[in-house]
Amino acid sequence: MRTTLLIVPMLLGSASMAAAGAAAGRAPKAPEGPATARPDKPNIVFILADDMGYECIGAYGSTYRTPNIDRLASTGIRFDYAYSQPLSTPTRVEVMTGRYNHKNYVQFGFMNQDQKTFGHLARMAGYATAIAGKWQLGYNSLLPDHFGFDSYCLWQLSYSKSSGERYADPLIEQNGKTLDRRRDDYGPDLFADFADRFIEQNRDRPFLLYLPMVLVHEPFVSTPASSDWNTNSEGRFKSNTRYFPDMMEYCDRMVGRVVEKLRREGLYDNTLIIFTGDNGTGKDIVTAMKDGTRIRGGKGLTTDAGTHAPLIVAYGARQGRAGVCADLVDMTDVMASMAQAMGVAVPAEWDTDGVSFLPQVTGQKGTPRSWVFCHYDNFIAGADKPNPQARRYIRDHRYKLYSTGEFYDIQRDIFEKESIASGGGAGEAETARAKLAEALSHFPAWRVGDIPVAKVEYPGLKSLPVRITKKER
Ligand SMILES: [Ca+2]
Repeated sequence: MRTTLLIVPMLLGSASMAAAGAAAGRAPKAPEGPATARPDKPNIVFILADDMGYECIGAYGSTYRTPNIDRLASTGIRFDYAYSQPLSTPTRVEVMTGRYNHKNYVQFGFMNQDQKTFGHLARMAGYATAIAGKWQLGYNSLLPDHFGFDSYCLWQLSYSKSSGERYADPLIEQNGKTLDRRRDDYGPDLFADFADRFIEQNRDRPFLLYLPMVLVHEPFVSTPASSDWNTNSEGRFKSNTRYFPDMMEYCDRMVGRVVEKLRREGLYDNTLIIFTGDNGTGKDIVTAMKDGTRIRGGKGLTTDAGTHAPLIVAYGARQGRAGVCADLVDMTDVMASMAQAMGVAVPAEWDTDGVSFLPQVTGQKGTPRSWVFCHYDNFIAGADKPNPQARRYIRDHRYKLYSTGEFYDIQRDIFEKESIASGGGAGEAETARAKLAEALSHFPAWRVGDIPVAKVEYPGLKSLPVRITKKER
């Protein structure tokens, strides 16, 4: 299954940008010039679902009902080889900064405060910026602005999860205020309300809207569209996997809502919509596929079940094309793609790693990667021994090489049960092993247990003591 882009027109400006793109691992540089040189600057809506592997989406063969996301896939590009990190914070830091984790990842629930994000990049390009959904990158309400977002509506910003959850009766902070809590409120609705208002308020200027959705992470609870939302209050709070299909449907409804809003405001055709997931589905979830197979979630694992992300990109009727793309993509590529769409270059000193997939979205060949890379070391602060799950690998469409030397044919061995001994593979496998080993050798050496990047926390932005609220029921 290779790239099957249907139409290949030449688009203004894009061809030269694509040609300027360097080899895999380098972000293509957009043309120099003042931000005002492009009056047609597209808006960007970036939706990052929580704990949703590719197998949860109808367009990828799932039996869950996701008609809105499927429509986005049929009108845009469905990428079939997109990979995330195995866990939330490692992906969030990687996608927001466009950098592999060995450069800047410190610990779960935190982002180093000397980092630059796509929020900063959008500001540089003259965009209005906003974020709505899950934060979990440091307990301080000044951080969204610090990381490039003008306005926010967030869960787990300066309150911990134990103070309030994200679904029914949510504990949400919005632009400096803690919202009143109501048992009948449902977090995803409030984030969508905020997104609607942000789109309305910025309909006449370019904007970046980042939606790190709280769905479909556990607890697996009922949604306002569940049949027992009104009759079974326990279902709103007590996790039960039977609600997972309802959560998928609600997530899809939220995606449909933002697309519909863009259409109503006349902005859809000038908006780049990127939908993906931060890591594999929870391990308690087994998804039935239309072809009869069943796929168990693998959150936290470096196998496909933990890292194979959905990636659907729509770019309106004028610029975007419809089709399926088999090029390799990883999470560092999102910032590079945004930069190209916004017509700005990522500053060289940000030291990013992505390759733009925007050309593929507009029907051009682009500069496809020959590998994707994963450095995963979910270092736990204060732990006295190395994280046993820490791993590093590099892969192509079929083969995967770990820094330990383990080597797998994913097409035949998706659970990575049987490492192919050096020299023991067929010609194609050994060629791939040599290619991947060569690419891996360009990354700085690392072994499990190496001390990771130092934590950077500025005095005015320190994580505050976790705030506890008294809930009134
Ligand atoms: Ca996650």
